[in-house]
Amino acid sequence: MTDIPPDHPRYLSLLTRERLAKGVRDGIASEQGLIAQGRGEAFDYLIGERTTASAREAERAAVAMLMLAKNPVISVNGNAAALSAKEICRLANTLDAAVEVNLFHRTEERVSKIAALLRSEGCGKLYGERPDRLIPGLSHERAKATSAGIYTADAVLVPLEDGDRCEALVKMGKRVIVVDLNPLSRSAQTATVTIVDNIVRALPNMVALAQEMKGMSDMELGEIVEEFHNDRALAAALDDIVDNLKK
Ligand code: PTJ
Repeated sequence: MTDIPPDHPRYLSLLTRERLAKGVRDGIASEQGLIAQGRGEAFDYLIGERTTASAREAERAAVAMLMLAKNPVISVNGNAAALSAKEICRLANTLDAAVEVNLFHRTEERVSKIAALLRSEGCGKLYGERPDRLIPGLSHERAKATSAGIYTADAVLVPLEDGDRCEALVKMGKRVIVVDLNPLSRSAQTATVTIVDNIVRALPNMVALAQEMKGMSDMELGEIVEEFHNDRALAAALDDIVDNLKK
């Protein structure tokens, strides 16, 4: 890996880039994942490379939604695994959620490598290696899912999801939470809760929130979910970008 000086003004962004490049070399992330990260970086730059107040609200609503779910599942693709495997497993274990490897550019080799990485980070309930169902409305490889996992989940966290699959999961009646720095993407526009934040900030925030919110009653959690409106969160994200550009 390139040695990045910690005093570089864009240290964290460059470190994230290095982690993803390593993920590609290790066979965890796809080459296309680098392009997706580039698009994310552009939006992160516009939003000021910080967790905004509205993203923080979305993270809180997302955690409440996952805590209220009967079968919460975190869907993991190559980018999510390369950037945030440790935090994904921490969040899953804190919420007692399952994790499912679900790839856009699916190869069995990459599924196995990602599953091994997640197991090495202590992931308990892990699916994706033996999918037995297809998500309706998607072409074969991208549609693969597991009965006990995403297929029957009532709430799914899908960091960095492609728009098609997000829409298909919503059509199945699931509550879908996406982490996407682009508030204009189809995933962002169709999800139940859109977290407009970088996955490398959003997941640690969500782990901390899940720990903080552990003692809350279902009524309190329900109120947090009720008070959240995704259209307002998306409008706030666009306002944040405009305000940041005016600075
Ligand atoms: O590993 P695979 O085969 O499942 O493929 C994963 C990728 C991400 C390549 C695939 O799902 C894909 O092509 O995704 P898209 O359609 O490019 O969408 C990715 C979205 O995530 C875009 O809207 C980006 O702005 C956003 N994004 C990229 N990096 C980050 C991000 N959002 C939050 N944090 C990031 N670090």
